[in-house]
Amino acid sequence: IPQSEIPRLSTLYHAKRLIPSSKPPQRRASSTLNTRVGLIRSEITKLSLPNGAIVSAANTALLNGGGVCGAIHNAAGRGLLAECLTLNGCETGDAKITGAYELACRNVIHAVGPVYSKARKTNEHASLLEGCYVAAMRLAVENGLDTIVFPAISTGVFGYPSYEAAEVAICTVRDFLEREEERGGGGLRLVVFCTFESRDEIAYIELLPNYFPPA
Ligand code: AR6
Repeated sequence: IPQSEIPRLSTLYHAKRLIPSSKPPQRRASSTLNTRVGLIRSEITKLSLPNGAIVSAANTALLNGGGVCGAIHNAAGRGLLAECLTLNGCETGDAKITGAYELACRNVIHAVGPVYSKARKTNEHASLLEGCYVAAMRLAVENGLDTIVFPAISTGVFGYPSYEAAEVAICTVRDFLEREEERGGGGLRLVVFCTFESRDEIAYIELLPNYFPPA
């Protein structure tokens, strides 16, 4: 799937495929921000991003695993795991960057979200999840990338409830892009939420208009 075919929020609102909820918006409307955010339901490895990265929902050892991380390793080929093994792992709430090997993007960013467990307080989960989104976006900017595509980190094997995780993801991206804009722009041209299961898609469709209202 070429990057140009990833639907932006501005287009989705225009085509009435994203309907704002009755909730009062949490943030001001901004047409520029709405063109910098995309939403797609896809197998993440199918996206073609000449100057972009896909994000893997990784584990702290940066080993191959199940879920989206397994799909990325399988599609990228063995070079990806070999490079991961040189990185000395990654802490929960942080991210690391590698090449993309056989994938049609420039880099893979490996982000480690929290395991959702009763032993941790909700706000600790949220700040760890926020941390890995921010770390991934910073890495993309530092490496001169213009596009980053996120799966719904932590919502699979790690058990983070979909709706809560979507809210953290969307709010974190909104704050990051807004801060970039306040500093005079540059940075990321496009941040995409790539869902895979319908429950995540539903959560994003419901929550996005709250943080990125139609302009
Ligand atoms: N493309 C896009 N999204 C996908 C794909 C795909 N090909 N496959 C799954 N998802 P998970 P986690 C969605 O379990 O919860 C691994 O073993 C999936 O529907 O991949 O952060 C790692 O090695 C879900 O919404 O990641 C870690 O040990 C989302 O990706 C652990 O799992 C995340 O689910 C990480 O668990």
